[in-house]
Amino acid sequence: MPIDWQPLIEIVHAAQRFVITSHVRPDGDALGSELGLAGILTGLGKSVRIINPSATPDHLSFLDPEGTILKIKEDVSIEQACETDVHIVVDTSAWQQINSVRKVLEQTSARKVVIDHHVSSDDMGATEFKDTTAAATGVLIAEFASALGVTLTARQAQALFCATATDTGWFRFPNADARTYRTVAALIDAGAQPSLLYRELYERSSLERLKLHSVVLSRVDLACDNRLAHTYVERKDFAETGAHPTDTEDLVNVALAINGLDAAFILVEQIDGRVKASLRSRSELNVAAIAENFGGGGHKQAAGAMLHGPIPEARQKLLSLFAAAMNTPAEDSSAEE
Ligand SMILES: [Mn+2]
Repeated sequence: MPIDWQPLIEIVHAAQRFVITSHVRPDGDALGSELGLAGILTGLGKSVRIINPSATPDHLSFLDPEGTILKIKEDVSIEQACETDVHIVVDTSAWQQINSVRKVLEQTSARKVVIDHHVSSDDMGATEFKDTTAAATGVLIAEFASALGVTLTARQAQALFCATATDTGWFRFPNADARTYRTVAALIDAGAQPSLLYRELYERSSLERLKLHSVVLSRVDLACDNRLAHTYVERKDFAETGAHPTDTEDLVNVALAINGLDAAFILVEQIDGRVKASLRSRSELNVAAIAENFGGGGHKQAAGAMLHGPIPEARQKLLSLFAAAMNTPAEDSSAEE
């Protein structure tokens, strides 16, 4: 069912001040959707602030060269963030994904709106514009813009192209459907420049990042009748290679490229000792359901969760769940139990 945007069009026309928020550790879809939407609203003469629970990661800061995106409690207080007519949450509808911005949403008297494409969902007391069949929130924002009847600027189009391209792994995941391609074709017509964006996103690797990848890929192991690949990153790997924590992005997809796999996961040890798991599927296997065992979530084919450490224990828990879901023995589980 396509979204009926009419209620949001009315909300937008009736209000003057807007706050836009997205999830912790914002990705290309979160930031691209926020910046695209902010540009559209600003173009309508609205006053707009983007207020996020996390800082913009370095590798995506090119999207916001003026540094307009604010971080809650650092650049703006909870009270200041509450002063708005409408508060729009994009690319998530889970409380645990917005950290301390939750306080704002609980205290503000503003109208609350969610624009999202995730399955996992909390009741935020918001008017929801949700379509879990959309490849990216960026697709939804582009469709909203066209329902509004606004013409996108090149810069807005570039932000929304980034949103859509990153959530589809540059159009190689199965969520990249005809609607996705129609959306980005229209964005190119509006001035988006994919080749420049690709270079900014994927061709700025450092030697340190390459060295981290080599370490992590050398550890890839198979389980579940060779249908599952898994690997891990320890805190010390960053010190030893000089790489940044964000340099682990997309590594799980490299592992998933092994022939014959149904799924892959990577475990990344955090500063506090917990272990962040990124799960990917390229079969019918629903990895969001596995992530939900640990309070995580996401999509059927791409999900994440935070587990207790250390890494071997987190791995064992995941291997058991994958083995059960895939109806296979979990290979290395017998040795350790
Ligand atoms: Mn998304």
